[in-house]
Amino acid sequence: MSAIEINQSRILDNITIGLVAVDSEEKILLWNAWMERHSGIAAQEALNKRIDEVFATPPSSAFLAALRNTVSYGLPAVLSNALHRSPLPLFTLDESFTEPVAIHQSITITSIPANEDKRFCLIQITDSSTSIRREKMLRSHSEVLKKDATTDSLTGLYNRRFFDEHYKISLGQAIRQKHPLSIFMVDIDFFKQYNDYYGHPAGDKILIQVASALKSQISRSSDMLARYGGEEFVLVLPNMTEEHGKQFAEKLIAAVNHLQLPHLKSKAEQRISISIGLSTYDPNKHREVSALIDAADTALYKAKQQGRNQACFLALDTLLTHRLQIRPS
Ligand code: GH3
Ligand code: MG
Repeated sequence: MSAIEINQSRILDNITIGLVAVDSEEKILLWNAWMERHSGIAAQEALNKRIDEVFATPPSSAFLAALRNTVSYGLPAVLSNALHRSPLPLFTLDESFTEPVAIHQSITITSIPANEDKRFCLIQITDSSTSIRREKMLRSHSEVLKKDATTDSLTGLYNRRFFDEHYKISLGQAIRQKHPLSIFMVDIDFFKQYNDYYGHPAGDKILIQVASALKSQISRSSDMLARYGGEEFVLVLPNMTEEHGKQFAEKLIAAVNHLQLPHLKSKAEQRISISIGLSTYDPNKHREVSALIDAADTALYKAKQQGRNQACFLALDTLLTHRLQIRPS
C-alpha cells in the first residue's frame, strides 16, 4: 500500500466540527472551514480578531467566562448543550428552513501548550441539532405509543388497561382523603340484536355515539370514563355521594335516550338505551372496598332484570345479600 501524504489543512477543512484556536489574549489563530460556513465569516476576516469581537452578536457570557477560565488557569471546560443551547451565533445551512436556524452546540475548550511556555486554547464545537431533533422525535413517538396503550381505538375513550390502573389510584386516594367515590357500570341494551339486525359496522357507530354521549356528561379532570369491554363502559367519579350518583346515572340514561337512535329489535324501547349499575364508597360507612366493582356489576345485573333502560344502586355492604337473592345457584 502506498503512503499517502496527509495534508493537515485539508483535514481541518473537511472535519465536521468547528475548530477555533485563540491565544492568551483571546485572539483567533485558527478558524476552520466549518466555522466559515456556519458563521458566515471568512478565516481572513476572523484571524487576529478577539473572539468576543468577531461576531455581530457576541458569544454568550457563559462561553466567555468558560474561555477566560481556560485561558487564565488552563482548566478544560465543557458547555453542554442541555444548559447552553447556542453559545455562539452559528447557523444551520439546511435549505429546507426559510430563515437561518441557530445551531444547538456542544463546546469543549482545552488549553494546549505551545512553544516558549506559551499556551493556546482550542475550542471544538459540535452541532447537536440533529441529535436533539432525533431525541424530540423519539419522545413524541413514545408519547404516541403511550397514548395507544391506554386508549380504545374505536371510541377514543380510555381502555380497560388504563381503567385498571387508574381505578386503584382513585380508590386509594378516596380512602386516604376520606371522600366518597362512585362507580358506574354501563351496558347497552339488546346490543347483540342490534348487531344481528343492523350489522356490525352500524353497531360500531352506535358504540362511538354512546361513548361520546357519556363523555359529554363528565367535566372534572378527576372523572374517568373508559370502555370496559365490548359494549360495556365504566365511569369512576371521585367525590360523588350515593345521592348524587343516583341523579347522575339518570342524566347518563337521558343523554343516551336523547340520541334517539332507532333499535327496532330492542325489547326495552325501540331505540338504543343503556342500563347502569351503581355503587358508592362512603368513607363513613365502609372499611372494606375490594368488592366495589362487584357491587356495581351486580347492580347492573339487577337493572337488566328489572327491564333495562334504567339504573340500579347497590350498597357495598348489602352486596352479598342481594347476590344471593338475584343469582340463586
Ligand atoms: P343486554 O341487554 O342483556 O346487555 O343484551 P346484549 O345483547 O347487549 O348483551 P350480550 O352480552 O348478549 O351481547 C353483547 C353484544 O355486543 C355482542 C357483541 O357482538 C357486541 N359487541 C361487543 N363488542 C362490540 C364491538 O366492538 N362492535 C360491535 N359492533 N359489537 C360489539
Ligand atoms: Mg348489552
